[in-house]
Amino acid sequence: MKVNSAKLIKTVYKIEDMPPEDKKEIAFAGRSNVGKSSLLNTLLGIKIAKVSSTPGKTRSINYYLVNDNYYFVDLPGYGFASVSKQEKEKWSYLLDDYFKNRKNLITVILLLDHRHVPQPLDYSMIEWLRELEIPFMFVLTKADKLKNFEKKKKFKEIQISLSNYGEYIYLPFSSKTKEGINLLLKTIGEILGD
Ligand SMILES: Nc1nc2c(ncn2[C@@H]2O[C@H](COP(=O)(O)OP(=O)(O)OP(=O)(O)O)[C@@H](O)[C@H]2O)c(=O)[nH]1
Ligand SMILES: [Mg+2]
Repeated sequence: MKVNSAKLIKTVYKIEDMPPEDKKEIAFAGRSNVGKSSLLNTLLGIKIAKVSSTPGKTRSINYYLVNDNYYFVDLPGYGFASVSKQEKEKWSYLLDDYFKNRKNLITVILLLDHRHVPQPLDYSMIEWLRELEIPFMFVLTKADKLKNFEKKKKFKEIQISLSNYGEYIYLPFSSKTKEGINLLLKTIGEILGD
């Protein structure tokens, strides 16, 4: 697909504030700091999602309207230590509501750092999505930080570590070099039937 227009239309802190389920949507999930907002900026071609070196930048569910036709959804990241128990609970209630109720959610794109094998919280997310029967695929972020031979090696390691869960799409990606952007847009287009 080609992105012709994108705008932030809603910042959601509670489920009642979600936009109507009138358009197909794709959500981007992953650990805090893995590069969700950067990936969205790269995909959408404009700097609209807030990016920061401080983990936990995105606390809300952010809705981007793409081509006036789809929602791309930036989900708050999980797994950084300095968050209070109360904040973590808020996060899991919000996400639980989101995953259980959004009927127009077609696929979750789960971001993993290309440099590392999945962490316990990534496995929890995978198990959560599987339990709710929400389709998902993986994007491996920050690919620019690895040399080619390391990338090949890590790619295999990541795939092997998740092979018990079944067959999934894994796409290496870099917001810095834009590696993987065309394939990711193509894949999203196919998922949306665009
Ligand atoms: N080298 C490199 N750095 C990246 C890439 N993507 C993101 N970063 C950096 O990683 C940090 C976190 O990026 P964000 O996009 O804010 O991450 P996030 O997943 O949205 O984080 P939360 O909002 O906390 O969940 C920033 O300093 C980015 O500049 C990438 O592809 N390559
Ligand atoms: Mg973010």
